[in-house]
Amino acid sequence: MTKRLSRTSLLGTAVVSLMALGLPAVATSASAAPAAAHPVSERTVADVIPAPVQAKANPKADFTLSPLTVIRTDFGASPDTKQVANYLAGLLRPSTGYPLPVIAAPNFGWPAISLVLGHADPSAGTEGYQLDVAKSGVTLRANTATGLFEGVQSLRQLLPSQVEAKTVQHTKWTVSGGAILDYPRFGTRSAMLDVARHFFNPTQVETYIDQLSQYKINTLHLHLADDQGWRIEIKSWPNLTKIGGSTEVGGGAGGFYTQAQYTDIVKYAAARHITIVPEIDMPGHTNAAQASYPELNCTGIAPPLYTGTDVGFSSYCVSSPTTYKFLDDVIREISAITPGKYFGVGGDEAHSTSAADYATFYSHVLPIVAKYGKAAVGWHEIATVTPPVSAVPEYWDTSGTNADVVAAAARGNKILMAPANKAYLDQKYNVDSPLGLDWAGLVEVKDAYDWDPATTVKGVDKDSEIAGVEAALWSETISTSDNIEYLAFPRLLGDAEIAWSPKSTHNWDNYSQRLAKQGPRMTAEGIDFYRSPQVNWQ
Ligand code: IFG
Repeated sequence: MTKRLSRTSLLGTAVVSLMALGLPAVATSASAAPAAAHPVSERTVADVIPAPVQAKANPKADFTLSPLTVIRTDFGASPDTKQVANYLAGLLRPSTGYPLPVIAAPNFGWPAISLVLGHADPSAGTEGYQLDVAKSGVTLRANTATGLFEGVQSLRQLLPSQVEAKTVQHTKWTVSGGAILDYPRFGTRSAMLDVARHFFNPTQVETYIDQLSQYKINTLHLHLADDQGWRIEIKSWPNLTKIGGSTEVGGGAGGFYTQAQYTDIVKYAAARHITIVPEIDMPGHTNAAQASYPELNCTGIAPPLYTGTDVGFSSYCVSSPTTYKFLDDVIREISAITPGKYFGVGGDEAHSTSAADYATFYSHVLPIVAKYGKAAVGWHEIATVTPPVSAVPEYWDTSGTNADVVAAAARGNKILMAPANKAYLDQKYNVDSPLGLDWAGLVEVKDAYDWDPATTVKGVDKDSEIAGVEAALWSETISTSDNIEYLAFPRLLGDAEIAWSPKSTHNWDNYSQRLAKQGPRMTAEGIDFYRSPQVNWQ
């Protein structure tokens, strides 16, 4: 029987814990008024990207953080809830310089940002939230810790852009007043990073994960193997990384993730409510593996490592049982360290595999994926082999027509939309872009915003047939975090909005004004974004 603690003693407990943190137990006036800040009207709940379902500004309800503010969860809050509270504290402490203690206590009227699990409107579902900013404090409610995390991303945007700095900034830390009720349109809001053409080390991947999570992306698809590189340790086939991981496009040193490093990336992503989807491209895009093991080649001869950027010249040996023993080991080892539901089976540009062999190949491989408890996601060409309805074909073409994809959707496969002429972040912005490719056309910021998943493929026009959106960043022409930021930002924000926000909010004029306000935020965070002339940056 739990002893009911009186309100007074609870308050006493809270006061003691605040004093223990070296905070005055009695509210004193906040420190000297800081330098004038940007007027709060410059950022309201209606400016958030992705656009919320409902956002009602109330300028009379601004809440200003002070050295006394606490971050509060309920007594006995779940570890996941506390983790979000600590994550929020970690975001706010460096730039405000405030203690912002995280405490688990009833709401005793102390100025607080409260994170409350449960009691959110049922429409918030499993990833949505309710955010209420009042003069007395901020209350964030959600039905899951993920919802609280997504709500924190919106809360961040209600504070001055200086909040994204890593060092103490002197400004008035006012949270713009109002109320938000929000939840996503699509379940899969994905970014793909090609770590095969050029290798990106764990720190670079984790930096990208931080940036993605700010805009409510919840999936990171890692393209771990291609012609130019094999990037994940497979203990039963060590030459895949020893040889296949030893180079990259242009002949650089390449690299790879040990299984321990991959596990750390998975954990880092999970703490930001992002699920990792590992992809081993096949039956084409396989030169790195085949250069590592002669027995993976029908000729029994290993080709040389490849550091160019051609595609379509390689194929696993479909007729050889060794190929499927190999892929069983690969899929088993990676699935064992991948908590997420999906395994990427590639399937694109298999120009050196006949259609019959392609079907034979997947008749062996898809059951292996299922055996290890995963569902398959693959480039849309896998729709030609009639995969299980749990498989997700990812549409990446630019034509907008594909009978196999329409047939798959009719059978119940959900389609992941990544049209290259809209959602490929590796395409140049314009003819002068120093990085990127242009085979799918030039994709300026407005082009990257002007599309909708339900009108991308003729005949796939119901949200229920669509898994979501993926913004794909291929790395033939990039190798640093700055390069990633130049190509991904700001176009990724448009994809995040297309994936999260109601179709009814989709409007370039409104979005471009909200995007302009993200400029100072990205700058404060050190994101080296492309200042498109199409946006009236602040
Ligand atoms: N197509 C290839 C990628 C990459 C890309 C660059 C897919 C599914 C062109 N396959 O996109 O490997 O080379 O834009």
